[in-house]
Amino acid sequence: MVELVAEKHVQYVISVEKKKDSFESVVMEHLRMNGAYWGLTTLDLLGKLQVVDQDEVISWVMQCQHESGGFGGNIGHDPHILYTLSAVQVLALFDKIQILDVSKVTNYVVGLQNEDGSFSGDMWGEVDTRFSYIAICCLSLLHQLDKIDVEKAVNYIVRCKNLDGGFGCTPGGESHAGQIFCCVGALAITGSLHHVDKDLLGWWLCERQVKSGGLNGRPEKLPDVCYSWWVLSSLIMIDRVHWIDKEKLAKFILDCQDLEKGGISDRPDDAVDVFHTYFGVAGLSLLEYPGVKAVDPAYALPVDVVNKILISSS
Ligand code: GRG
Ligand code: ZN
Repeated sequence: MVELVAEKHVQYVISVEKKKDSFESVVMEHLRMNGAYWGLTTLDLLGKLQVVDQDEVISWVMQCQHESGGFGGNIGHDPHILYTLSAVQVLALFDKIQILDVSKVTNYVVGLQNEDGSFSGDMWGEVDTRFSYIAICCLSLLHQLDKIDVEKAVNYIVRCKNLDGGFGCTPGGESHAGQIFCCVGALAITGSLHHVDKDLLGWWLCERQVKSGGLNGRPEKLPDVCYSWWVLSSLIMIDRVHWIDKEKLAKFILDCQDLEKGGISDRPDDAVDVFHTYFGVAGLSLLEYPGVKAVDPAYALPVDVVNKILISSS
């Protein structure tokens, strides 16, 4: 089996950050905050976060904050809950959550909860269980979960549960592994996993493994490295990870590496990107691959980072 070329991945992540006018950077311009979270968490999981200029990153993150309290994908961009969680996660990596005006960020997130308990992504109102997860994860990291109606938020997520045991983006929406991660993660953080039929959902999730060892996101779809995160983290949260072949999955992820230039792609021989590099490394972390730090399956941050935040009281 090929090994993890960790040092090459570190170089790849750093090079993407530096080449601000490369194709990938241009495409990524509007969601640079998400890219920063994927890249920096990859570096931390590989024990190399210290190679980046922490002051420069933090100053850029803070310049992306809008007067509403939410964060944009880049300086001058509109705020969205997606970038707000990434900003909080990046600050968490550097143990700098305390520089935030916590009540400002909290008010922004609280303002996005709807009457039925769901969350909108921004002022334009799109509703999705991704945003429920993000709101809950973000407020939990800020120790502010009590500022939303958690019971209503949980009830809305439960309404998005399907007969196959999975979850969709809105009530009646088809089960999708990405959405399942969000719903199971939100239920895990709020201590509400009793709403999940673990055997039924575990069965649906472990059926995502295909012959090559990779995981897909829905029946009949192609495998993709990022589902190593969405599916595996969900299986771990419901205690059913032993229902897949972990060896074969690790091999699939490792086969998606660019062994020369670094980076991981969605499937073997495709072009690499930071998103799949992060979810590949995070997937290997969940598989307890040697040399990769442990990642928390619900918060999607290194376990040491989460522990530090959750045991601090304010
Ligand atoms: C902190 C990890 C973390 C996440 C924040 C944004 C978010 C919360 C979660 C996104 C969950 C999600 C919906 C992931 C799926 C992403 C994806 C690969 C979508 C592609 O879906 P399809 O159906 O492609 O177009 P397939 O793989 O089915 O062919
Ligand atoms: Zn993918």
